[in-house]
Amino acid sequence: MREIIIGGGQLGAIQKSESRAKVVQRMLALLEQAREQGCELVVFPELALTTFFPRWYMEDQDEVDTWFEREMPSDVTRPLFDFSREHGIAISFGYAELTPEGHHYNTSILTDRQGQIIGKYRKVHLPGHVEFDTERDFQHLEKRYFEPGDLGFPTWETQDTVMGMCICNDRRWPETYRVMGLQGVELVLLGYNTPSINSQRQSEGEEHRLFHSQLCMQAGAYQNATWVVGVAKAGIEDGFPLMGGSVIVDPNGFVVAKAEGQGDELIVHACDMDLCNFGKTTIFDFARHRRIEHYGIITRQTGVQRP
Ligand code: ING
Repeated sequence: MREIIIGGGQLGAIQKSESRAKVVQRMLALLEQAREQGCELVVFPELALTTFFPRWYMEDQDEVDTWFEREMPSDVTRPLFDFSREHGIAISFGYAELTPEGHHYNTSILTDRQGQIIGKYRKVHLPGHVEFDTERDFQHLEKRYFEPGDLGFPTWETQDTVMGMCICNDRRWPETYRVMGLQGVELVLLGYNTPSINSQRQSEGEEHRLFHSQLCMQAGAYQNATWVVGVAKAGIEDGFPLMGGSVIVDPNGFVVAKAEGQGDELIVHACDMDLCNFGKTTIFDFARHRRIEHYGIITRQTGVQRP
């Protein structure tokens, strides 16, 4: 049995004024809880170090860049990597990446149990818009501040399993899971920052959004016979509510752990990676069942063309 005890480190609200150092202390507190429960891997949310800054319209690039990390680890985040090495707990978390070449990505990293970064992913599916949208109750400017990821959906062999990452809106697109599924992924790690209400449709509230969020992760897990760990940044940030609902989903699509609250909260489950084997060798044995001669439109065509 290839078991990994996995923790989901849900974070509550991070106010615009809150320092990275304070957030790191909150993450270390969750890591200590994870250590006490024997976790070997802990997953944190998207953009885990700061408030969800894409809700703020900014024109000054120097101000925008204050939300980005130029190096990882950095002095302020190094305690996370030190904890990982000292206690043998791999970590994954999201942050805004500013590369030496000047590129801006919504990024997540994965370490081994010695605190060494072994994987990086840059968010492919960027929701939202570029210009200030007067029609919205609040802004969602990810297309303004980030470039689409340039790394694809890679996977890594680590802790005797195949792990992959995606970020937030990626979880809503079946292509995300299938590209990793075709690499044999057995554990998909993702963080999200999802507003509790739809800025364009007030009637779409938190219950509706929690349903869609969990639906996507359960479907992705089941259809690719993989574990999915989805971890929220939740709570009310400067008056703007983000939903919780962090979950661990097994390879049959069942939720085996779920956060109850909107604050800092650790969910834990002992995940047997061998639970992926049955699905991958029967109903979702891709080599036996897929008919790629009929799928070409998926990569040839971006938008809808009616018959
Ligand atoms: N947030 C949201 C998400 O995909 C969103 C944006 C919410 C898009 C609901 C569509 C519907 O969960 C991020 N950061 O992608």
